[in-house]
Amino acid sequence: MAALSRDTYDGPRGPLSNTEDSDSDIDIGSLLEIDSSKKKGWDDKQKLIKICQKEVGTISSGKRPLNIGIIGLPGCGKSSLLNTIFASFSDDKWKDITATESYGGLGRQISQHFISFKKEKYYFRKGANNEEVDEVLMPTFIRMKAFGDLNDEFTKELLNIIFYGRMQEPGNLSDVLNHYQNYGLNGLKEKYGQGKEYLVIDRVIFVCSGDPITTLPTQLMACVSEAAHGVRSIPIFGVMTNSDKLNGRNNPEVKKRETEFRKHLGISNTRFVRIKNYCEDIDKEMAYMFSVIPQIDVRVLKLMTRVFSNALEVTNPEARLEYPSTDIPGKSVGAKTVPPRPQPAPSEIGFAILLLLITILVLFTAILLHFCMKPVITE
Ligand SMILES: Nc1nc2c(ncn2[C@@H]2O[C@H](COP(=O)(O)OP(=O)(O)OP(=O)(O)O)[C@@H](O)[C@H]2O)c(=O)[nH]1
Ligand SMILES: [Mg+2]
Repeated sequence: MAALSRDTYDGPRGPLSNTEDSDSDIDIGSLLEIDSSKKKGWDDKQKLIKICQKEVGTISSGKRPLNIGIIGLPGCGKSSLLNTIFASFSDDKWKDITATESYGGLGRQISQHFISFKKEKYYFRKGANNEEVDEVLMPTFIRMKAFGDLNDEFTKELLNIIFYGRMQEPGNLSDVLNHYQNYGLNGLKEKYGQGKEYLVIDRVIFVCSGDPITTLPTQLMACVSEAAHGVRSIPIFGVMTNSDKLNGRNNPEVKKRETEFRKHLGISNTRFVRIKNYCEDIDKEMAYMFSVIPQIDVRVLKLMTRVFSNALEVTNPEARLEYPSTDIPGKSVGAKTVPPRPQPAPSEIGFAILLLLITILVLFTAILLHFCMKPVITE
């Protein structure tokens, strides 16, 4: 087991000893009897859930649910964070809700790089004032996978496409890349600038491992920050995972990394949290498959009260990117909806060709007459 920090959860029966064989000793009976409500942090969890419910409100407000984008490098803990968030709204148990990869023929895995998790998938309780579950405006979370540490033209446009609701589901980012490689930036804008809006992003959570041995994705952070501060200004939050492996409070390396992380995202301490996710490292027995761990939930819920806050506004919520149809020298691209290129109507094309043919025929006849007919001179 990895070196554990002081606030590491010890499992339902206390810390595992070195000699304990965790695989063969699992006692399902005792795991099923675990009462999560007796665990430390339970009351705080309930209070924080109430705050979250009040922040999001109900459908009677006339608002739509928030759309929260989750982004970060591969393996940083995005799916684990989502499962942790979903467990934090459950009194029952952790579930692997994000394991949604679908499979094509011959067992080929189809990557869904852009996938949403709506309330129906994770929220099963009444509202703050006992409203029915379907009344509560719990947010939709959107996981964005397969981003590298890049701040290039393509990544910027891809983020614009997603943040401004131009990506349909299930979204495969390699399709977007192929289109970019074949038709360039304007081709991309033209294709994704049209169609109905879907899941316009209201908040972004940037996820990063807290482990100082991994590189901080400063390029992607800059790119996300720039895209989020476009014509709409979308609030950004930062989450550092793996806190169970690191002694974050006392480790200067970890503290330095956290400061850098916040600086690159341009966020204050109130928009940042260091967490440990529900994962095998925190409990080899995975007792959380039968219960929840309020101490983990509380850290995540504290952040959620801020993410869901109705005091937070997207600046210019109705503003949208427009795309230019052609590049105007000296003017930056990326700001107007691409109007479909004007195409002549089929009847207009036919008429133009006919006119051209008649002109050629007349010219040809004139030349023929000129050379073939000898002038008749009469004296
Ligand atoms: N110890 C520890 N491990 C974690 C934590 N969060 C995630 N992990 C582990 O890190 C690995 C990657 O986590 P994922 O949640 O799959 O990462 P991801 O960002 O969704 O990865 P992709 O889907 O490939 O982009 C898994 O083995 C997790 O169990 C954490 O807080 N602590
Ligand atoms: Mg994942």
